[in-house]
Amino acid sequence: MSPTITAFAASPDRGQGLARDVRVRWALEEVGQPYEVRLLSFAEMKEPAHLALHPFGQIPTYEEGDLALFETGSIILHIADHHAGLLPDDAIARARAITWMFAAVNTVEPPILELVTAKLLEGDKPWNQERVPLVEDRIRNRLKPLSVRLGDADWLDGAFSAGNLMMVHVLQRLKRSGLLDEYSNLSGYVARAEARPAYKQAFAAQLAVFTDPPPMRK
Ligand code: GTB
Repeated sequence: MSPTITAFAASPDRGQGLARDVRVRWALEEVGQPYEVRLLSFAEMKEPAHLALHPFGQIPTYEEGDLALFETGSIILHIADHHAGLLPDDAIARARAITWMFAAVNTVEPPILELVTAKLLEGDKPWNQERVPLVEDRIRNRLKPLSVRLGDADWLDGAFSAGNLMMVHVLQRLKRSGLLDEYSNLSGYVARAEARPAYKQAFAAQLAVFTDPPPMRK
């Protein structure tokens, strides 16, 4: 049975790949697992049926038989645990790859989300012009060591992994800010990941929600 994920019926980015269902679509494409998508309006995300799956009323979720998951980290770890291709077989290499998943969402993503908040929601505050450069420096404090660690390797810690997938999706959020371009190996890293057939397939699938929308549900 194919798993079913949830995604925005109308993502605010109009399919530019920033919503987090892309991470899950991408992981499923990497391992060659077909999947179904249930598109939700913002109102449907806060209704009891969806809240039973996701206590915070967000997307994405993942349903497979009796299993229902939320949180992209948990979903992608589950996919990687049950299919070959996203985590190495060697126990130590596997633990390292999982560590990068946590580093992506726990250490690199938080200041990036702060910048998104500062720019999208706090632009009219009198302190915004002072806050944005401070947050940008906090992001640099993450990007610089990440850039040093990546060096001239293609991927963090060996082959492409779930850790790299998470890190790349987190970094993509920075593209418009110009911060990523300050670290040429990191922008190359993101471009390399975006050239993967599985990423292209996942991106196209979420973009198609806008370019080829399914009929409205009655
Ligand atoms: N920690 C959770 C996870 O990793 O699964 C975070 C899930 C999450 O933030 N979901 C967002 C959501 O459902 C969508 S991805 N938000 C609606 C709500 O909270 O009510 C975040 C997101 C949304 C939109 C854009 N965009 O359009 O640019 C980018 C990212």
